[in-house]
Amino acid sequence: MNQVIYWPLMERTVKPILNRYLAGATTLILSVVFVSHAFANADGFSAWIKAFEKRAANQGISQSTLHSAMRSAEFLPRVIELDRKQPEHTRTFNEYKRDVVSQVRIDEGRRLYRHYYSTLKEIESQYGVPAPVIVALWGIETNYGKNTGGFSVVDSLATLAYEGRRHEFFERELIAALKIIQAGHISVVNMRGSWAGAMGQNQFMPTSFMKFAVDGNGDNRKDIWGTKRDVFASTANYLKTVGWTPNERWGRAVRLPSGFDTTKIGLHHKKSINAWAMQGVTLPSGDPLPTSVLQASIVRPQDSGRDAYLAYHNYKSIMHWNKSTYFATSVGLLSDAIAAGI
Ligand SMILES: [Ca+2]
Repeated sequence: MNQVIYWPLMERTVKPILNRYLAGATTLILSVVFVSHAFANADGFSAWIKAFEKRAANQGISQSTLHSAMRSAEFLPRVIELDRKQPEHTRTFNEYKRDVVSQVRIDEGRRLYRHYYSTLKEIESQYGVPAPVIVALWGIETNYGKNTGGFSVVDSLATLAYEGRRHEFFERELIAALKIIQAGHISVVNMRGSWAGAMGQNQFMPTSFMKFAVDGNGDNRKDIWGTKRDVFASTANYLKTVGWTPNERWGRAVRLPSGFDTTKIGLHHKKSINAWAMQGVTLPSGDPLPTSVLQASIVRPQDSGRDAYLAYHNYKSIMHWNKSTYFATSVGLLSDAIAAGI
């Protein structure tokens, strides 16, 4: 759903190539190579579109959809640039958390929770997903709909499908995007998203949209760009579909005892909360954990120290959305902070 997913791939593929170039060539030669490569890409793009249209037609995309979506499709060099960009440095969990779960974001989440209270509560009871979790995902994905990405999804996905590095993945997403347009959920022009094709206020990739988006307000359109009720219901439906258990928390902050066996950390090690308590795990205050037979794992996004988290079953549903412990823990913490203020 966000850029975090693509970085590890880049570490494996782009870096060795760069290192090889840098070993034998000057920076000048390197930039000439990249500039000419970019021109070659733009040249081949329209030929690629023609071939793609045949494949799309075979998958049920109509000529009129292809005409409106693909005839004006543009190759976006900026998307390639962003796809190849190396992260400046790896942020620690505490740095990430400071940005993502800031006091400003908590306050805004509480305000919006109150503003959309009746809608959120109806969706909570329909799907069994707590309203603060729905609001937290909205806040972290797009700062509550304020930062949804200004790229044309069709142009971005066509550029990435053509460019080749992960062309099968992005072509699949492009076909799904065309199916969404064909079904009338959104126009080509209004289908905006991130450079990598994550769309609307909850940043669904097109294939996720096909699986999880729902029409919350009953107008026959699944509008995750402009209709709040559709955004909230689609988020809740995603979590419910991947196994969210109603009336259970995501997890909680804990403190590990000194000398804790760190091989026990990780989502694949599960024990009851009572069993973790027996091993000396406490609340951050040092108070005992609540008595419970609920199964939980220990996660420690920051790699060292005694601050950690107990991750319950629902933590995995958030990880399904974005496979990052930074992300999942922050969604949980933001939802708790929003809930604590209302
Ligand atoms: Ca709708």
